Amino acid sequence: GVNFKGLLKRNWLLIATILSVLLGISLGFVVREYASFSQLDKQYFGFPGEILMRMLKLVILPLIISSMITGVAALDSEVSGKIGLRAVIYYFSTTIIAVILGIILVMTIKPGVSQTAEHIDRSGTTPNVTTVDTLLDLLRNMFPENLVQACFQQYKTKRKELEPPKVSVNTTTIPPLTTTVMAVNITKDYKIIGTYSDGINVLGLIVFCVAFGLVIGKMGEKGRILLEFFDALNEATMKLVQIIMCYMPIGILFLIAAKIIEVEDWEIFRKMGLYMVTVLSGLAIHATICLPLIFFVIVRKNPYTFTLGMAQALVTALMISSSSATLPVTFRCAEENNRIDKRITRFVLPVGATINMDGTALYEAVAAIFIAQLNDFSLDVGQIVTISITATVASIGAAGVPNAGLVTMVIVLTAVGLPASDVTLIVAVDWLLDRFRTMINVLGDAYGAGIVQKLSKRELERMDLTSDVDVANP
Ligand code: DAS
Repeated sequence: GVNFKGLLKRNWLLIATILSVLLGISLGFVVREYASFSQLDKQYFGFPGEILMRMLKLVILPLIISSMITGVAALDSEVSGKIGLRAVIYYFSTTIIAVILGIILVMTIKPGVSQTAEHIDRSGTTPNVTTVDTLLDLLRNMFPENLVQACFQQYKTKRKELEPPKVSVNTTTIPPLTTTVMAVNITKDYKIIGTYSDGINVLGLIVFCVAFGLVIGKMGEKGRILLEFFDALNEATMKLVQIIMCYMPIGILFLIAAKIIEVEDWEIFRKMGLYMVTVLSGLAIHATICLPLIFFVIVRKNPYTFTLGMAQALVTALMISSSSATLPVTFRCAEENNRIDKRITRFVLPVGATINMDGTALYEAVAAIFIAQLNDFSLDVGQIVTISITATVASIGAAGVPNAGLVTMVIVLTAVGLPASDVTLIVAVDWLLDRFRTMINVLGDAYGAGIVQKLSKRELERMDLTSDVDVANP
């Protein structure tokens, strides 16, 4: 009956999405080959994709607010504290595993040693971002001074430059980096660092919603109205997401086609071959071995069925390289296909999309050591430990937006004394690697939800029991 129809529809969408990816890639190459485009025409070509991105971003705000508040208010503070702690332990340990995996691979494959990237243009600028700045920014973002502003404005670090800044990376030098641009652009008095998310201070909103949810949960009868309001808001937003997802195949087709048309330098892939192989194989191992193994040990279910359930979200992440913008789809896959409890997803997924980035952490470690190898810079054990720690911080500090990891990369490089300007070496291939690491970031969040659900089974069951009693005897 209804369930089967729903299942068919979901699969239809997934199939349509994957077909549109393939079609978009072919279309891109065909158009590239046979049509001559000016810069302006290229923009028109990607327009349907731009609309998809706008729609996905549009629902992030109501989705995060409604899911976090209801997620926290539905649990009592003791239970939400426990679930939060488990989530944080999961985020942290998987990120560290990803970093170690990346380091092992890059030290074995040595992509930078064989002079593969010899002819890469090394002229660059030096963005100036330090570990302390990133950590402070992370904390600052957690406490937005204005709630409305947190919904649409990025945060600027209020630190005056002692010396006039040497640099400014801008749109003219690096065309693909429109999002990150603001992040490295250094103005006269302020620095803007990459902890914002496309105009939404997600972290700040999360902190506020957790506090607000806790308070509502404790208010009893009076808080009920608010709880019901946000619950209804959440349901309505998810309905909207469902409609947006029907448009997804069309949007994605033009998004990827436009990207293929736009890429100017394919040759760079050959030059950077071994480096890309290192990053991609690291991501693949993390996604197919590390995460599934942890999942299996704890949850005792087939991890690959779980991954398959997330397919739509993974393809979306691959296409739009943003964990935040993929969030609506991640929610749907986790709840509908993998049947994860809403009380868990509402809590674990939004936080995960912002701070849990296994793919980014792995990438940062590989990239830093790759740059060290290119520079004939031998790293001692202490420096490798420093890279592991800063790569972890950098991945937490990176917002879930395209190319964010590239900006926070600078803190890893400066921490071990590598030239930060060498970030420009890896910029040219970042549009591709970013997609894959975002996919692994999203997968890590989803596995996190599955694992935290399993670990919190007892609390959830006990809550079901008490709420049933409440409903039965009001
Ligand atoms: N693309 C980012 C994400 O959304 C992070 C990154 O740039 O590494 O997950």
